[in-house]
Amino acid sequence: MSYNGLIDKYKKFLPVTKKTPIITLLEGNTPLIPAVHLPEKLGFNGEIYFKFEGMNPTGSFKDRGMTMAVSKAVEEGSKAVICASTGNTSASAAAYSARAGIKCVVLIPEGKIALGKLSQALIHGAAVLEIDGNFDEALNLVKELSSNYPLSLVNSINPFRIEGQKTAAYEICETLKQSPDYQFMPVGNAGNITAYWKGYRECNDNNPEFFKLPKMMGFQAEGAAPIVLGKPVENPETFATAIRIGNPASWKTAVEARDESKGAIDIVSDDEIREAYQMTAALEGVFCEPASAASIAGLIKYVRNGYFKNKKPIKAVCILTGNGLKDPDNAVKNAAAPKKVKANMTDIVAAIGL
Ligand code: AN7
Repeated sequence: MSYNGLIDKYKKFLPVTKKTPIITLLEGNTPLIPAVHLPEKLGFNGEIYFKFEGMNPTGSFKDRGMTMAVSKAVEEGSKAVICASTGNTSASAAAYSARAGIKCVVLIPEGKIALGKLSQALIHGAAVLEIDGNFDEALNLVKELSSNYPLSLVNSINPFRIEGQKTAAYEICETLKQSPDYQFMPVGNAGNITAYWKGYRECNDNNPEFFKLPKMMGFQAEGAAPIVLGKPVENPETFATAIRIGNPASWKTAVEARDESKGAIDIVSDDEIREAYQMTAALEGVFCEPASAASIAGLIKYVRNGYFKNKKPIKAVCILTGNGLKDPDNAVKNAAAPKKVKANMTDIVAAIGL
């Protein structure tokens, strides 16, 4: 049977009816790629999988939530949506709004979103407003705007976003034919950890024998780690701009996911994120954006600090939330520069080192 997008596939588990107009770009159904070199390289006693959400139509996991949020907005008669974004939400909202034939307004922090994401919001025809403030300020503004004007808010405080995003947990359970033991993921505004935990709990409710509850391991960047510090960060900073967030909207439900699963929410430094970003691309051939690499950086940190010592062989899934091509500037900055070579055989052979 052909794949018609995640609302069609999971409609039984989603708040849709026959009357819901389905706005889809065939999101979801992303690959769960086994790591082949990383376990040995790290001395990890088990299997590592990458849930490569960069394979979604706009290149990030946001599409899972956006197909739901925009479909429900259209069902409710909305003619325009609005969001604040560190980049990926704006790209996804712009694409799904274009598809639906409605207006899209996005507020982004000036100079702090990756080039690929900005190019997407622009080319899909969204009204792109760069504010001289950060994501947290933008989110406060769009909350106020959407309560006073006819604009549907499509940030992850919109419960339909969480519903759509929970389907990634269903897919992982289906592919592995069991739950993973551990899930490692980045945490920014904390909608995604909330959504995965909801998804895993539902899989567990529906089929407790097969689908146990994994431990949720969330990672924030050192300069943007409000949940770990226990208080908002006024001026969050990290090169992983997607998670440059100081006051997450889904803070409370992220802490619940951590505590109910007996997992952890912890810090990784920009250097640790950078190492994981480069290692995954060079060693596994999988290119994710910097924020996504926080999941692998977290796994590496926990292998190195002995967390898995004396544990039975386990399955760990790292959520690679966005495609590496979103952020070409960081890729170029964090890899060796191309060699300049004269256009003749002798110089080229010498440069290759043959
Ligand atoms: C690649 O686009 O918040 O913890 O405005 O783009 O659910 O916020 C993006 C977040 C992880 C964090 N990885 O997810 C936005 C935005 C990538 C992201 C996160 C984001 P949440």
